[in-house]
Amino acid sequence: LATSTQTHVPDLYPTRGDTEVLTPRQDPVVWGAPDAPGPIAPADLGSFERDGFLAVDQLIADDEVAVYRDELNRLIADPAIRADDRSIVEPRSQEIRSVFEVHRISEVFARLVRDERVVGRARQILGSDVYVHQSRINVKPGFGASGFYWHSDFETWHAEDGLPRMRAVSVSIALTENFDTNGGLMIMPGSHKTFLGCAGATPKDNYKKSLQMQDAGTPSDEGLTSLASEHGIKLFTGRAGSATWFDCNCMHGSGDNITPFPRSNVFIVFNSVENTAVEPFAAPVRRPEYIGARDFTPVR
Ligand code: 6CS
Ligand code: FE
Repeated sequence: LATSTQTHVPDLYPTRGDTEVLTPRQDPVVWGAPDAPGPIAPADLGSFERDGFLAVDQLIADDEVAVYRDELNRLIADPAIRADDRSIVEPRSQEIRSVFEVHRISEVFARLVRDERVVGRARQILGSDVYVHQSRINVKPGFGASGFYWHSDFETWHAEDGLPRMRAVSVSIALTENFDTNGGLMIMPGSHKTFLGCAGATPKDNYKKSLQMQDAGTPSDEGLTSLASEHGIKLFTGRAGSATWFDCNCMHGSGDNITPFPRSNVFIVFNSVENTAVEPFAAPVRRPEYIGARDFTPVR
């Protein structure tokens, strides 16, 4: 009989029950002190707290972007990578859509995770040491590559990966230009302060489908209408090398990319070492570790 070793961790954010339910955020957005040392200026920490995101026009320089873009192209051309479970393909074209755990697969991306401009900002926002909960490259090649419907990442990471609190931050670093036409990231500013618990139980092996087209954990039209009416929607554009930091509970999504111009990015999720994953709060089984890490070693 499997006995849970987990000390009882309260579920502050109920989701995937019979009905959709809104819960006000019960966690800080910025866990570090407002004047904590680090790459983010105090005023920018303030706007991150208010909006739930922070855009950085040039997080990495053009010559560095070329190194990461070449590495992305090398990875997606490698048959071993395509055969790897950590690669997700586009439903229609069967082209590679994402490669997970890219910071373990590639030393080049491992270096990016440890870069002070990257991990330093995460520590400042989360007010602690951090580990990588998830990393991926999203290729979004163009000619119809499908987007990601509206969702809160924390809703999934709480329900399926067992993250107890909202103490995780994502960074999406553009490796190709994000135009206003090629399926860029859209965020509802301020939506991170409300947790939208979705209706509908999590099917077993949900991740096999959800990483191509999410179903469980998808907000209702009414829920989205009220959030979008209250907060609006911001589309993020930027040159290759620009980055968007966003709180784990922002309501966000991205459209299809029907242009010929790929919208490739590297996406890294930092979680506080004070918020390590326990058992899923609303799913029958854990997701694979390459999607929801169980190695809590702090990034050094
Ligand atoms: O399920 C997840 O963990 C992933 N799904 C999306 C669409 N965004 C967050 C994360 O990469
Ligand atoms: Fe997401």
